Amino acid sequence: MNPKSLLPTIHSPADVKAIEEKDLPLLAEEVRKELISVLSQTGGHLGPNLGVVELTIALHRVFNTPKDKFVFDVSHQGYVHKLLTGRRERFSTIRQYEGLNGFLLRTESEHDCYGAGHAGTALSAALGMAAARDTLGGEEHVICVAGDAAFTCGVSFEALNNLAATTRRLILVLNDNEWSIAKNVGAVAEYLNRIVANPAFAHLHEKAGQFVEWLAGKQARHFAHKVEAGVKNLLAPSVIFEDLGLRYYGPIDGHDIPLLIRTFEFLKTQNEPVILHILTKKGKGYAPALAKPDKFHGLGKFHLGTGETVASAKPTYSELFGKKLADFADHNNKIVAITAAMPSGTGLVNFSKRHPDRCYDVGIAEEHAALFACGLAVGGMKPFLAIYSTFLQRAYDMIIHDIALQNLNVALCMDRAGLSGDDGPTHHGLFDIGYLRPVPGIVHMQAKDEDEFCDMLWTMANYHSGPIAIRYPRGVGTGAEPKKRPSILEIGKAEVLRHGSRAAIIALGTMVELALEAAATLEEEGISTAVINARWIKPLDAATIEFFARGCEVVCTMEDHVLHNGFGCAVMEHLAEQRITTPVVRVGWPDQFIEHGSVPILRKKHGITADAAVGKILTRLQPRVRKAATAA
Ligand SMILES: Cc1ncc(C[n+]2csc(CCOP(=O)(O)OP(=O)(O)O)c2C)c(N)n1
Repeated sequence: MNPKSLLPTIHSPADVKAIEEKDLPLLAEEVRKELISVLSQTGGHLGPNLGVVELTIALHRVFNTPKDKFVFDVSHQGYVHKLLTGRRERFSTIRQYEGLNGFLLRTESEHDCYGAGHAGTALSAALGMAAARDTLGGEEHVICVAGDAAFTCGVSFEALNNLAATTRRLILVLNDNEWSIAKNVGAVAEYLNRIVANPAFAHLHEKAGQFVEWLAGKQARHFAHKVEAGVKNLLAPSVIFEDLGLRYYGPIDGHDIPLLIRTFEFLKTQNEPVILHILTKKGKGYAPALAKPDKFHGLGKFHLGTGETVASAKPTYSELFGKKLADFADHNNKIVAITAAMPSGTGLVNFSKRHPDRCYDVGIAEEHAALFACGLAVGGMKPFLAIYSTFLQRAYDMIIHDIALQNLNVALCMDRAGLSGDDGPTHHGLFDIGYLRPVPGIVHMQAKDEDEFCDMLWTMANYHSGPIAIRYPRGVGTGAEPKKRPSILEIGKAEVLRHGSRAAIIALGTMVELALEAAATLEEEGISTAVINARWIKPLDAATIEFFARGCEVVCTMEDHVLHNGFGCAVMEHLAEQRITTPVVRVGWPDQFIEHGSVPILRKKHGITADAAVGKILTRLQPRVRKAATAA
């Protein structure tokens, strides 16, 4: 071990406190090197973590987890916290099956008091912890770390609305790097920029330096009343947070460890809720990440030297979505696209370049996005709302109460539907069939490949009878080349891919490929098997399903979704209502939160494979096979 290496000596936050303060910048440098080197192999949220290295070191220097509570919004920036809380030796396993999760998890460490993956949850949860502490008479500190984009979430403001009335002691760190995944948008971003651009701020760094010098060596706790005057010199005028009852401090340099330490020492003595506005650089310390903050927000493996990633040869579903929608919009001026802070993730960058006046990035505001789409639809537009399946969960009430109840022409485009893989349970899109199935009147579909996906998008563009939804997976599918001219599909009509007389596999979306594989295996065993590409989750193709169920000995459904209230349930319900008693076996995700890991590993583990379908079908066929053999 290099005698100067500090990071290998860190096994818990106590070790961070044992390092001489002058050496902490060295520790920060080592943390950065570790992040860059490991993530070049595993992928992950590099930029956000490079931006919070000094902040996290300072927090662990001043506070004591697990007693004190750190609540990180989204928690994608929690890697540094992991490195400092006893997880360094396992850090190279991050985002891999059975390795560390890419977000904070209560089950992973006692230092993770709150798990997350979705944005905007931290402040409310932190406030709850502060309220519990106040009620139970605890002494711990609660510190919430939230990025500037977290303040584009309505729920963050709901928490702010309650904060001052609920507790006298909570520290909110606003980590302002001006970026969401893309550049942060809207009035909040502009407001924060105005604070930073205030001329008073120009002198802040100088003042901050003097203040830290003055404070050096003193115990902030004992000098609180004097210190307050000192810290107040660090204030730039800000109205909104003060008006909401939080004492505002900042903005200060979020990469200045001594300044952060002194400021936290002071803030923890305060008997009022406070917000500390820090300025950081997303991607600090790695030139490719500084150059492309959006790309390095979260990415797969990359080349350490150049930051280059390997692009897939075929366009992803998201890219096709953006491209095709832009093509359709060329000839239809009613089409508009909405993203909730995910222009690149949803493929809408292409659309926004071609139709800048018809593309809206509303920030991390899925509820607003859904309602905004309603208004656009009322106004005669055809809004395409592109939101990941997992994030659309947040707008569920809007789907029922606003979009569906009023039968508005809103197209819901659910990207990352199905298992999302290495991001883990916060990001798997495994619930959208379940949450959309009970919604009256909605049309819901999934394509077997990219060509059919484009037909479905075209069908959506030409559908004017109310809400219509599509789910599609992350990345590339079979790679089927889309036709030059897409076709309009008949709603509620499945596609029979092969006929068969003993087993019928009714598969949805990406599962069709596996169904064909399973059927080929069964045919080899002499079992005639039909494969139906379901296409429609709602309405089901009742006639086709009934026909095959009546004609076969077993029906097998396959879906990249939880079994509970999934596509297979819809088929079973329908058959039961028709009193068709053919046994149904189902392939889909079990009734549990699925861990993180690669899609092939997790599919194998949980039985979302062609082999699993074959096995399930055989268990239902064997008794009859045996009977037939005995008769002969
Ligand atoms: C509800 C929800 N919508 C979208 C996302 C996707 N997402 C993850 S991080 C992020 C941006 C976060 O920006 P900020 O809070 O400023 O933190 P930074 O990454 O800049 O540190 C977004 C949009 C999410 N996690 N949750």
